[in-house]
Amino acid sequence: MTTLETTKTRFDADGFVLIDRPVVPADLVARAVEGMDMIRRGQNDTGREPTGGCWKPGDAPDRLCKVEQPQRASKAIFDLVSHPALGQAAAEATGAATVPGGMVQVWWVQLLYKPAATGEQSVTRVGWHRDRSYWGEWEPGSEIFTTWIALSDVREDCGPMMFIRGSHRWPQEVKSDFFGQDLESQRRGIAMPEGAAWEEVAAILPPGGISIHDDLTIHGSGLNHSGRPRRSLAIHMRTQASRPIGDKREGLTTYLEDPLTCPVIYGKR
Ligand SMILES: O=C(O)CCC(=O)C(=O)O
Repeated sequence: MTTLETTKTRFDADGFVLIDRPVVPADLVARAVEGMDMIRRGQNDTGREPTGGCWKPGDAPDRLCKVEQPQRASKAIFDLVSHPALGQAAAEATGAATVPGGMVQVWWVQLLYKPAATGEQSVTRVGWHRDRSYWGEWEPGSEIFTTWIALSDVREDCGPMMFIRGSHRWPQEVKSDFFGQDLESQRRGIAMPEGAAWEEVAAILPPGGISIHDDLTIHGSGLNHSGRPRRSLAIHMRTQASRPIGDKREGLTTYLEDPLTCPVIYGKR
């Protein structure tokens, strides 16, 4: 099988695919790390701000730092999320690469900085969830998904993302809770189809490596016990097979027409 077939086959079957080698140049990753630190200091180098988040400079150092739309505030993060290699990988995984008029557009980005845990009380876990639960602005069936890029070496002890293999096909409703900290009890509340197994796959990635996951794949992450920060960007993307409800530009689709926030990274608009 070609790389393209392998990537798409895995994405379709498992609901995610890991590309555990650097997909973008190391110097771009290094610049994006500096951009991340700049944003965490409350600064920008574009004259524009991120669009908020549940974190602000000065917050407790053992909380998950999540900042919305950081590519607006950092030129380096913009250059990273609009790198054509990410568009190519996403187009191959989804199949947009083989469709006439296929395209991939970034529509939202989250900066995620998971500090080293200072103890079990650290509030840096990400509870089990499906992204779809939070994405009500998109028409049902829209091809919307996430490319998560590691900006640090994400090993087993860093609180890597954990994907539940095949869960994108589970018909049951999942009660998503991104901020949930008790993953064990949350898991007990998730109904599974007859015969399905709960198989957790850790996204172990080098700096510049990526995972791509479906909007219905259940995922979460635990504490970072590595003693160093786990750095990443969650880049939410769409293909030509997606449409905002009522074709509106509001909430999560507000910035769709702004190429400095939502660049098209594969094909034409
Ligand atoms: O970074 C994490 O641990 C979770 C990120 C996430 O939920 C996502 O990329 O959709």
